[in-house]
Amino acid sequence: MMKAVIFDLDGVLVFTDQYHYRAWKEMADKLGIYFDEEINNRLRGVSRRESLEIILERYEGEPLTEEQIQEYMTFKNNRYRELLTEMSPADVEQEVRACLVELRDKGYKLAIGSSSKNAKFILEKTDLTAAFDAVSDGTNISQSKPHPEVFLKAAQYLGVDPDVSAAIEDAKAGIDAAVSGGMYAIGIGDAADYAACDASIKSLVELPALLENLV
Ligand code: B16
Ligand code: MG
Repeated sequence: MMKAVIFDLDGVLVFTDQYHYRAWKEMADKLGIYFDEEINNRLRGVSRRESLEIILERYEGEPLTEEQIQEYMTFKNNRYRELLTEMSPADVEQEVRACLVELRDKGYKLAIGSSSKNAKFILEKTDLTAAFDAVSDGTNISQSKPHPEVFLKAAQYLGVDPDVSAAIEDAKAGIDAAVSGGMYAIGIGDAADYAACDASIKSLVELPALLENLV
């Protein structure tokens, strides 16, 4: 019987991919690096620093100094934050809110387990903060997905053991993190057909029934 449900944020509850894409694309253009949506897909669930390293795989200029790396990450994040200000509660589908209310009513503890350092800002902009009992995000971890730290911290904040926690993820790195943390890993979106998932769903509408059947 599951006691807690830990949600990844980007790609599960809200869809910030396009904002990440536009901000990284502007940064890549400044450096003359080829960047497209397929490369952007590799950045799902991956930290900002590791995302930059993936983009730099195609960089052919002089190696960047640490100072330049920090400058480019700041440029990207500032642009991303500007784009995030466009978000509002309307960016959360009604079925997502309904799922969160139903799970709470059924007694599950709910947490966010996101690699993003902007998670709390996104939760505020979309009016999702109060739907969760705890938030574990990029600001409280030293190792990002596929390391399980972000999910283990979420379970710890909820006071629930990992083996009675389910994690919902759209990224393969996130599914690997949930599995290695000893949680029940549920794939959605891009991660739905990943073999390491314990279960997959097409939409969060299916989630309450799936959890109920895990007794
Ligand atoms: P930030 P998630 C992840 O969020 C995104 O999927 C990933 O693309 C991004 O690089 C990462 O957060 C870090 O985000 O630059 O805002 O700290 O999917 O784990 O909720
Ligand atoms: Mg995600």
